[in-house]
Amino acid sequence: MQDLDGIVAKALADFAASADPASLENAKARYLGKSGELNAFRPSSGTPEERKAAGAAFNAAKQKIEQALEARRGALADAKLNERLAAEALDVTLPGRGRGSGGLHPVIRTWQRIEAIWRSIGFDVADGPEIETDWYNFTALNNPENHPARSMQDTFYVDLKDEQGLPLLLRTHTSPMQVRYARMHAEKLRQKAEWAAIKVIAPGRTYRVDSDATHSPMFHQVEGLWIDEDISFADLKGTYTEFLRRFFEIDDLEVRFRPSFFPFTEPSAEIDMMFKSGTLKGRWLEISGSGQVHPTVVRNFGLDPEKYIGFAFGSGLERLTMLRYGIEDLRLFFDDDLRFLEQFS
Ligand code: 2NM
Repeated sequence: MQDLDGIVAKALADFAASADPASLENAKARYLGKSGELNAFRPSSGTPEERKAAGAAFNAAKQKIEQALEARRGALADAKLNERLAAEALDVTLPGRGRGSGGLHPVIRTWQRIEAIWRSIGFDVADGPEIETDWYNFTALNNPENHPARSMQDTFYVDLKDEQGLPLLLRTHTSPMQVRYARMHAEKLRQKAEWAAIKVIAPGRTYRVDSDATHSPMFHQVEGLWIDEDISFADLKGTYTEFLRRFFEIDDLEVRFRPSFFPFTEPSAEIDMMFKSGTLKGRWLEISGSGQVHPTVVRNFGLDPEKYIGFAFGSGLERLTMLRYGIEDLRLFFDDDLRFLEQFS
C-alpha cells in the first residue's frame, strides 16, 4: 500500500499532466473526492496521540494536493488567456494599407481642361437638360420638319410629351443649351450692356441611336457660341486655334477650314488640324464642326440677324481625348476596365 507522500507525488504528477480544466477536475476527483485515494488515509483508529499525528500528516498531504490543484487551475487559465491574446493580437508596427484613391475618367479630365481653357478666353460655361423638347433640339436649330435626324432610327424618344404634344427626346447635341443660353442673354445684348456678348460653351452628354466600333449611344460634346455685332470667321479661327494649342500643349500646329454643311450654320466648315511633330505628325485630323450661325437660328435666339452675327462650333470630347492620350479604341472609354482607367489617375 502506498504512503501519503507517494499519493501526493502521484497527484502532483497527474495535475501537471492535465492539459485542460476538464481533465484537471477529473484528476481532482481521483485524489480529493469522497472515494478518492486520499480518503483511505483519514485517521480512524489508534490512540489519541497516534490519531493526532496521523491527522496532522493527512491534513499536510491534503493541503499540498489542494495547493497544487489551485496552482494548476491558475496556470491553465493563464495559458488559455495568453492563447486568446496571441490569436487576437494586432501588430501595430505593420505599415498601413492606405486608402485606395479614385481617379477621374479621361473624358471627364478633358471636360475639365476644356472648361478651364475656354473660361480663360472669356467664355461662360452653361449646362442644362439632357431631356429636351423637339423645338430646342431641332426646330430652333433650323432642322427641317422631315430631317432624318428627327427619325426614331436616329434619336432616342422619351415616353413623355411637351406642351405642344410632341414627344420629349434625349438631346442629340448640346446646341439646344446654346439656344436656351442665347435666349436668356439676348435682352442684355439688345440693351447694349457692357460685356453683353453671348460667349459661351456648353459641354455635356449627348445621345444618338448609334452603336459600333466608333460610335457609342452616349457620347460627350462641347459646343461653343460667340455672338455680337461683329464676330467673324477670323475670330473663330483665332480662338479655336488658341484652344487647340492650349489643349494639346503644342504651339506648332496647323489649322484649316474645309467647306461642309450643317442646318444651323451658313457657311459651315469642318476644322482640321495637323501636328508638326510626334506620332501624328503631318496628317490632317478632323477635329470639329463649325460655322457662322444661320440667320434663322439667330432669330430664334430672339435677336435680329441683320444686326447680330457670330460663330458656333461643336467638338467631340471622346475624339479630343483619344488624340491627346493616343487612345485607339473608343470602346475603352465605356468598358470600365481598371487597367485602362488607372493609367489616367
Ligand atoms: C456643330 C457644328 C457647327 C452649333 C451651332 C450652335 C447654335 F446653337 F449656335 F446654333 N451650337 N453649336 C454647331 C455648329 C455645332 O457641331 C458639329
